[in-house]
Amino acid sequence: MLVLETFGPAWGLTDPSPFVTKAIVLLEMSGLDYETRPGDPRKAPKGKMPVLHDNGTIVPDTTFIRRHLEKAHGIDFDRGVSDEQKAVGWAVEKMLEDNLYWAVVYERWAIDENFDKGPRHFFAIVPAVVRPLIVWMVRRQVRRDLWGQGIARHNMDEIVSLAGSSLASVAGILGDKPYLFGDDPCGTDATVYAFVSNVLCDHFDSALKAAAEKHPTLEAYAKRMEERYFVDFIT
Ligand SMILES: N[C@@H](CCC(=O)N[C@@H](CS)C(=O)NCC(=O)O)C(=O)O
Repeated sequence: MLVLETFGPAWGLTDPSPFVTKAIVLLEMSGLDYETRPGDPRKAPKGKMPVLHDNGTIVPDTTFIRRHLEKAHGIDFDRGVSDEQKAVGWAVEKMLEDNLYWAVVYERWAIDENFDKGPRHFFAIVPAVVRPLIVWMVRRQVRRDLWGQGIARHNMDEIVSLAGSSLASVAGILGDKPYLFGDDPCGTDATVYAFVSNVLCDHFDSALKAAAEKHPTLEAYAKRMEERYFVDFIT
């Protein structure tokens, strides 16, 4: 049995982590039996979630989770996808994972109102007496990550302008097709859905969400993916 370590649903999302959401969609696409269970990034092999367990094999990182499902279970996430589309798919995934992602983290962790509505609640399980210190330490680390990656060196208008270009690129490639490359979803759709749904999350007062809403095709796309893979979750 495949077991995926996740954070668990929050803020109306399947998971507050786009990476966990991506892995869940890949597992749904695979048709394999799997379960989710709460995990802890501090105990994960690479210090990040999600982590897949497959009969004793432990696979951290969504790209390697996908490759494991392909290799160990013979899943082809890219049936009917051309070499050119595969190349575009890889570029789109890394644009979202290594660029747009940090704008999402910035909005949730660096803006006080969003932090109070969202990530602060992750710490409810920490004993009250040490909670303020732990929140401060973890938030300081996230701020350092945001600075190190570079996104925090921009002002909010610049961050939204960069994220807006990524969202416009996705909308441009999607065009009026139901899925990224045509009538059927492929592996990259797992990533695209994960990030689009996280950006569209209406739990936060979000300039990124406003940027995504400039492209009605993205909202329709997220709904289509939800209806296909998360009908139990959304009903
Ligand atoms: N490259 C990784 C990225 C995973 C990732 O960044 N996960 C975040 C949650 S969205 C995490 O676990 N962060 C915890 C930490 O950095 O301490 C993947 O594709 O799985």
